[in-house]
Amino acid sequence: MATSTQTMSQTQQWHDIAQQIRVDSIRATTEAGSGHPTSSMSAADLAAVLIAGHLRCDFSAPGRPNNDHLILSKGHASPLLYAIFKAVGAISDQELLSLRKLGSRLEGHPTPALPWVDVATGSLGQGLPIGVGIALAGKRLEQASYRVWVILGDSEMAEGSIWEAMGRASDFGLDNLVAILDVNRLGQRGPTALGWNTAAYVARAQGDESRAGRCGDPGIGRLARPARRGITSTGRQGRARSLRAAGRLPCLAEL
Ligand SMILES: Cc1ncc(C[n+]2csc(CCOP(=O)(O)OP(=O)(O)O)c2C)c(N)n1
Ligand SMILES: [Mg+2]
Repeated sequence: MATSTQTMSQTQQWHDIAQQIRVDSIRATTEAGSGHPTSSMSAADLAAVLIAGHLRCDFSAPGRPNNDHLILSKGHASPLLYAIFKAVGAISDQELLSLRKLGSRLEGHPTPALPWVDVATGSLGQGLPIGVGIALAGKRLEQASYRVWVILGDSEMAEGSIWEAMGRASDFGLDNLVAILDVNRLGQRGPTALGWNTAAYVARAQGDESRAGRCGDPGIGRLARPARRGITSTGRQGRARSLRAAGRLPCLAEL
């Protein structure tokens, strides 16, 4: 069992990573003069918990068969993904600041020009269906141990393809697929239909027989507990809010 000192230092580590992700999201988009810093910042806490404790990926060997897959379904938040890549040492600070420049691998939306990106995202509603395909291949064809993590936006949940994918994940028993919903209450032009009603998202996912949960309290420590169960999401300005999952998920501790 972790001591309170260990717990404090882990919380501090999550906090530091999340802050760096927020700072790098601002720096990159400021340098580019365009992009989506706020969409990136709202998911910083969940990204920090994910990369510090759950994502199993050797970024120096992107072709390694058992590497976890990370799909940023809300691809407009590409600075978040690039800040993650910088945090894990996959790209340099100099490359981070090349966001949206001609010839840069860091395009406005992620593309497989980067070896850790499986698929181009940005057209909302595509990430989870693709994640289902990758998870299915991992389970049925490759018999690989990798997990597939998909970060979704809350406005993106209005896309029917997400719910079709949720149903298929459940049908196929994809316990290697985790959908993380970043609930920041906002879409492109204003509030989402469900706002902060994270219980409604959970109920709908459970209706698809997905294992789902939320972290309804601001604070990164509260985010980590559901993350261990394989489910999470965050709130506005990068505060932890709730998180959730697709497929019949086991506890991450069981993986
Ligand atoms: C299929 C599709 N329709 C519309 C858009 C335009 N669009 C870009 S971002 C966005 C809002 C996304 O909101 P949300 O999913 O909540 O992500 P957030 O920025 O809040 O993290 C929209 C509608 C798109 N990228 N794809
Ligand atoms: Mg949103």
